[in-house]
Amino acid sequence: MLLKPDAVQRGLVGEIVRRFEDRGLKLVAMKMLRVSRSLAESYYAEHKGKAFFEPLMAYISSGPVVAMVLEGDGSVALVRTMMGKTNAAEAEPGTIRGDYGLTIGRNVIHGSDGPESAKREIGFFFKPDELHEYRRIDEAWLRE
Ligand code: IDP
Ligand code: MG
Repeated sequence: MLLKPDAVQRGLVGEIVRRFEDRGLKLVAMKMLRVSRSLAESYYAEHKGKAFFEPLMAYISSGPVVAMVLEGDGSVALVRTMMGKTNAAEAEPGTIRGDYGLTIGRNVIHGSDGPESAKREIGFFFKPDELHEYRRIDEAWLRE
């Protein structure tokens, strides 16, 4: 997942990371970086040609982002649920977009929409040796 430039600018990084950590997802990689135009185009290639593509390119490269990889049972779907709807205006309170976002064009966070896209997107930001394997001390208490 990616904390978009508005999350960084608005000081929401810690708050959002805390939600995932509290839920029991394991942080296995994390990096702050500026997304270049070419990286943005590849990352969001599926949206090329849509009306919001250019504004999306400008948004995502407008400032530093924080990229991270979270691991855990059903993590891809769980992160999507915790993020809330794409349009923050319609996102449920209690979700990240529903608590911190107001519009679709500044919706705070990106999360992969499936295991395949997760794999692809991780590759844009991390080398294999930047993904950390370790046990969290509470792992035995997160499932039966
Ligand atoms: P997702 O981020 O929930 O997966 P997508 O449909 O994949 O949603 O869109 C990617 C990103 O493009 C959104 O998170 C949002 O930043 C931006 N976006 C999508 N639709 C619109 C729109 O109609 N107006 C402005 N930005 C949009
Ligand atoms: Mg998407």
